[in-house]
Amino acid sequence: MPVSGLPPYDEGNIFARILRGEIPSRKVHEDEYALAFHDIAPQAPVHVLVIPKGRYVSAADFTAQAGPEEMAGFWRAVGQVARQLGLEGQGYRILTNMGADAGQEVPHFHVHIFGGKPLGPMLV
Ligand code: IU
Repeated sequence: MPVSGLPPYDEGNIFARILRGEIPSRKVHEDEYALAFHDIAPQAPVHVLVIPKGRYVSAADFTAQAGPEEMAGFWRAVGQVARQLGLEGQGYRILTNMGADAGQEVPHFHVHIFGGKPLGPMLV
């Protein structure tokens, strides 16, 4: 059961379908723990999503339920993707939306990586 107040994991969500290879994505990285691909509606010159391979609805769900190896593997992948995209020198932003008030659209935990220009202050 997810702990974020969101409904239980939906196997038909779009990221689950991407993970199963039913829908194509512009993949930038894949390993045992994570898949990273370009967002279809980029909001920065670089806008990539990193998702865990496990079935987690949100950040709260992931941090409560994932094992330490899985958690470490996921965050390591986030860093690796940023390095691979050449963002480390200039910096970048990572963000995750959780639940209705944050406007989470896809109920499979994901981290946005934004970069490629000065991003300015956070708006909220
Ligand atoms: P959010 O944090 O759940 O609001 O972000 C969902 C993101 O997934 C959003 O930036 C969409 O543009 C992106 N996305 C995608 O990359 N591919 C898709 O098929 C769909 C959404 I639907």
